[in-house]
Amino acid sequence: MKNQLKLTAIALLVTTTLSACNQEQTQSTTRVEKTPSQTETSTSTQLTAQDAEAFLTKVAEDLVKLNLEGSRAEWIYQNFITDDTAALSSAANQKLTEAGVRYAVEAAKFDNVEVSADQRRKLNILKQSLVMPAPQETKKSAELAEIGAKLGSMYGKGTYTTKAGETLSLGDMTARMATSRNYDELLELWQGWREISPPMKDLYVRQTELANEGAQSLGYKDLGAMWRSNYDMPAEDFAKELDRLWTQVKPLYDDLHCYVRSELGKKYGEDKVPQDKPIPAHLLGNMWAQSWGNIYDLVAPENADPGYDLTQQLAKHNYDEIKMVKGAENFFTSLGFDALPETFWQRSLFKKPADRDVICHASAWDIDSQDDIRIKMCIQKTGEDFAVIHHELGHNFYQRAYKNQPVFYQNSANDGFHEAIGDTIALSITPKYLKEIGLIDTIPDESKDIGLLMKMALEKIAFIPFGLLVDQWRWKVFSGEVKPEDYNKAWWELREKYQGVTAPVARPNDAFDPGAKYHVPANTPYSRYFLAHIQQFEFHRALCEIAGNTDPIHRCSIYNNKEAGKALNTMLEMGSSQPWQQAYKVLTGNEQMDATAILDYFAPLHKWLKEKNKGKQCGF
Ligand code: X8Z
Ligand code: ZN
Repeated sequence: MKNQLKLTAIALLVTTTLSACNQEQTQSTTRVEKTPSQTETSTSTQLTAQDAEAFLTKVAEDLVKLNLEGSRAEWIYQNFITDDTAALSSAANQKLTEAGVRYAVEAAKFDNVEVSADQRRKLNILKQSLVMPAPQETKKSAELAEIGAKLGSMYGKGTYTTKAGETLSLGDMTARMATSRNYDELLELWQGWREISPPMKDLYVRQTELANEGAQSLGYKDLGAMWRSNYDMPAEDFAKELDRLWTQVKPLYDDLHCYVRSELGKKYGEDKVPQDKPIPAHLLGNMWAQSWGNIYDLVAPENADPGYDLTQQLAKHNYDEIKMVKGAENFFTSLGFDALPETFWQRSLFKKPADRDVICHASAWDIDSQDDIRIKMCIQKTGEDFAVIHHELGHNFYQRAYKNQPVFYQNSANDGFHEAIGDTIALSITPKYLKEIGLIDTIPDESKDIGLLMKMALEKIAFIPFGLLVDQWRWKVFSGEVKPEDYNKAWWELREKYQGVTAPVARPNDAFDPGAKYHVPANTPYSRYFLAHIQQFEFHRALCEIAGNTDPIHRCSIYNNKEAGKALNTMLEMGSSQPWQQAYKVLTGNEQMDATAILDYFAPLHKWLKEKNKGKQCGF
């Protein structure tokens, strides 16, 4: 997507506009004319807290308008991709970016002025919120906005025509990769989708140059440093924080990897899956090998399979797209949240249209920072997408919870929080809950829990190194440590290093494989998903405690528990009004993220994996 203004971390740019998932930012800048306040501030020698107040008041007014306009243009573009809508979206993004840059420059003038803590926080938010800052030159800001629109369109329109002559969308390919167990078919799909991205490479190189120039003009070393500065801690500490959390989780990931590789070796042959090398990336049930739940059947523990498949149960109970969304909404209302507004149902996109190009990647939108919330998603009727719907509604319920905050604070506490809320709720989709809503008939015996934990680990633990490496790659690209000629090589080095997965075939010289992952052409920062995977287990544990749960944590569902809902809402309604550590504390009691909750959740599985891996040569 393109950008949205987002000035703030997520969506905010100006706040809020954009969809939480999409957040984009503003892009560039154009020669930004001075605003009255700018003129005023630059001519006065002594700025005061009163000037800051006047500036913030004016920005808040403007932001509301700009965001609304930007969101509408972006919504239309993403729901109807044509050259015209791309041009309109690009123009709106340019405007937003320029405004964002202007606000950042103005806000910096108060750096040495004594202001209240609240004013300082708002000013800092204005200084950091752009995801793609533009250089302060109209031509360049226009170019940056156009590149953003082009990259988005290239991804959104991407298809692959198979050797057999069938033209497939990413959704079609995703569905086939989830279920096919044919090595060659999987390889063709995997390679085929990556044909969309070589034409993105030059654009990406130029975009990086422009956005770096924009970030530098705002005082950051490069764009990566700007992205890392959004976490209420020094930017350098944030990178260390990610490493610390990854170090906590890595032993569990390594054992999961070892077990899965050995089962894949049995299925496809050890010539195809060598037991001392990274796993070929096309065999894990997902186009990017980022979550592996779809190959559960290949690795299911003997005698511990819980015996139901959510995709099949949804079909059996005639769940269509709307019924799936209603089901997810019902979870939130069971916690005490208000039902979604009528406009949500009228305006959202739930099914891939047959007759036009849309950005299918799931996203949640808050068009007017009030009640016009929507999702846009080409829903597939699978258990996997049932979880994604909860993810998206988590964004929407968060947006609505913080709507009464000043526009600067209409955002999540940090961007990981936005991504964690719906996932937290989805952790409560337990067998007991599914029985309660009539989707399964019997609750599997506790002796089958290793199967349930395995399925969940394939989704959550498998994801974590992927969640880390996407931005590791971008940070190196943005800092110039990795040069354009090495973009693809660096990508695969990180994939091998962190995930232990490898390209199944040598990649062509012009390959630009990062571009085949939505968030790269869309410029959506990715560390947020890594954080969310750690946070959601801490939130789940805290909510289960509040709900008085006495079951093992993986069997806990907070469905119907108003106390838990109230506690969750208390954190959500804070928005980003305080450092995220304060919001974290409100729910979890801690001011620091910690992987202990996720490790405890999977402890029985980890024990089981270690047993299974005895005598195996693990590592990659
Ligand atoms: O992009 C998403 C959401 C929208 S914010 C569907 N996710 C990441 C991805 O698909 O790569 C959720 C998990 C990771
Ligand atoms: Zn999301």
